[in-house]
Amino acid sequence: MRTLISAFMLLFVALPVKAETGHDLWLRKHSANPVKVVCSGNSATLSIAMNELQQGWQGETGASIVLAVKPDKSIKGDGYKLTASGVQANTELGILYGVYELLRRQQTGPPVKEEVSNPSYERRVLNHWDNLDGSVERGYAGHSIFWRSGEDSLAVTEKDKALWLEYARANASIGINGTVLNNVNASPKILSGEYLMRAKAIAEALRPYGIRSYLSVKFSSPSLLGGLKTSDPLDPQAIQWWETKAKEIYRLIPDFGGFLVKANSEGQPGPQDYGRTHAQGANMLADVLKPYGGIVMWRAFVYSSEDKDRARQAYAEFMPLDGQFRDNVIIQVKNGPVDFQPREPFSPLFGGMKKTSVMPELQITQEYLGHSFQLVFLAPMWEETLQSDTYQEGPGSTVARSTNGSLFPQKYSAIAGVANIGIDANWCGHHFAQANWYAFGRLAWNSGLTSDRIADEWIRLTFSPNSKERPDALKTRDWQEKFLIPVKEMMLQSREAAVNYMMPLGLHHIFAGTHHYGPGPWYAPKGTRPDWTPPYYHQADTSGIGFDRTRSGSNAVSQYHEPLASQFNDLKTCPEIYLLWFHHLPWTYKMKSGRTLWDELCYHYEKGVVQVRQFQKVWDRAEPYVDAQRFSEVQSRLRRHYRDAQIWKDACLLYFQQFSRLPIPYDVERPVNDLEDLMKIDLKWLHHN
Ligand code: GCV
Repeated sequence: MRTLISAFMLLFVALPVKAETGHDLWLRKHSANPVKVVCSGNSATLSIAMNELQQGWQGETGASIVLAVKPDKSIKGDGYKLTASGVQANTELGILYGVYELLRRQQTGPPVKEEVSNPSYERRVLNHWDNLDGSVERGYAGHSIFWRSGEDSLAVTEKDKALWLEYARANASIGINGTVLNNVNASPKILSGEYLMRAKAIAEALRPYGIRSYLSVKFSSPSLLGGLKTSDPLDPQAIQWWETKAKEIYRLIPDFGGFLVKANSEGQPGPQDYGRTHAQGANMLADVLKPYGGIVMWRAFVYSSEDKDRARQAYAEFMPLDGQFRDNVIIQVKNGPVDFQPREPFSPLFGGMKKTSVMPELQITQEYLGHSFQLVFLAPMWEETLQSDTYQEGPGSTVARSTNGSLFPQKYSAIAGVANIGIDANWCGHHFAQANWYAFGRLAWNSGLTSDRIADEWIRLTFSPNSKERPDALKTRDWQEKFLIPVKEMMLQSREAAVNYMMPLGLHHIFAGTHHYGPGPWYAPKGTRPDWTPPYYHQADTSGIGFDRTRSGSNAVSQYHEPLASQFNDLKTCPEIYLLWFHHLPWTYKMKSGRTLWDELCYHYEKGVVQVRQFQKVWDRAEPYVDAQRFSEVQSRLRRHYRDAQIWKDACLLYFQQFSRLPIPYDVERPVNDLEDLMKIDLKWLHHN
């Protein structure tokens, strides 16, 4: 008997798995069982829901499912109720979301009980940093899926439409209900008639899936596109220009969501150019959109080279405006006070403003976390932010609660994620980067989900063997033990590993040049703005390392509510993960482990590299369970991931050692690169990539 079982297991492992490009994401096709679907209505969205059930039903053969759009007080917005007989919702979109959840459960395990699921945030929006010429700012997965250059750039082809439908379906399946079609560094051309026509075509493809379209706009569009003398938000002609434009947009796209605005930030124009405040600029646009139900997502990503601490500036500029914004303005705030670093404390603007709606902006594209070359699962980072306690209304005032309307009434609640999507066959460049798109949608729907649960679902949906090829596979402990568990563990460790080999203990923004991939703690070419150079952030010298943001330093700590302000300020209570974010400390400072700060840094860098080395083994062992294409593509990226982690470690340790003048502990592996060589390649990193 035992021989028989072993022979069977061998057969299971040896069967070739059909190659996959990754294009199907977490929605891979499975042969469906017959199901009878009864639906209370008839619409494009409901047809999609019925079709999804019929194409993907994994439950009992011949089961009968009822989809009922029927009011229920316990269901909010586009939420849904799963029952033994089917799905109930207040809206058609709620039915669609319920159907996707039902199908997901059939594939991932947790049995369906009678339960209600309501979205944490009302607007769950992707931000595409896609330029109209098809390039994508900080995009690492090929060109834009919306825009392109060349003669046919504005022609809407069948291929375009098919891709937009696939995109819409993927988003709807995880609850995303909005998308900003163009870069926040916006071209005024997006508001021209011809580009609006293309936006209309995109919006039409997305609409049945419940995805509203939004546009990023350039604040000076009235002058740049409309030829007006000024774009002053109080100028009647400028206002009228926006009003006419809004009318034109809503005629083309009746469910248009609204504008996203990057104003007076990194060279973008804004109301301050005309002596007006952010509130005056945002309110003008909000008033223009109000009659149509549109909203303005106004970004708080502002900083100037004059202030001595960039981390303080958004709060300093926006807090005095609290209460001055219209109720259809939401201030969009990056998760940390600087800029999507591998680890930052949460932005103090969460929990700061009480009379203004605030929404978190997360970055799905891995600008500062290894682009699409490195396997970094971002859910743990977002979970860390969303569950951080702001103490806005006493303990338990998490970032999630301070932004989703549960602490203060907000007319709109929203969350944004900067997309990592391009025209690469697998959409995201790295197969595992798909998990970050997935995680954003799942957390936007339910900000209480754990990273573990999200990773578990994603792995099962993305890699579980096709049931036809391996009918036994999901049931086998073998697949779970040898694939699911180790791969999940690798994903869950991967963000901390990146922090370890890039910027442990609160270090931040020590990247080379402008590409934000490789290390460059030395990078400070003459004439560059100090706040665009790493030495501004690490402040390393022979006396120590770290940015002093305590009360005797820049006093950024005071922007947090108590007890956090004192906790961060005091060395005894400041969490070590944020140590060098808030403190400048001598190299010989004694850490909780008993080691010196210098030794501790060395061990962190070492640990990160060792972790990635381990990821390679995890993946190689997983080979029998993955198709050859995805296996080898991930394997090759992990090789590079390891090489680059090693470069990070060597560059940072050898550079900082010039100041610490201390030896690298002998049980830490020796650097294998010379600092001089690494410094020479810093500007060439992009080509090197
Ligand atoms: C879209 C960072 C990025 C920029 C980005 C900016 C922003 O600075 O490097 O590419 O611009 O953030 O969020 O506006």
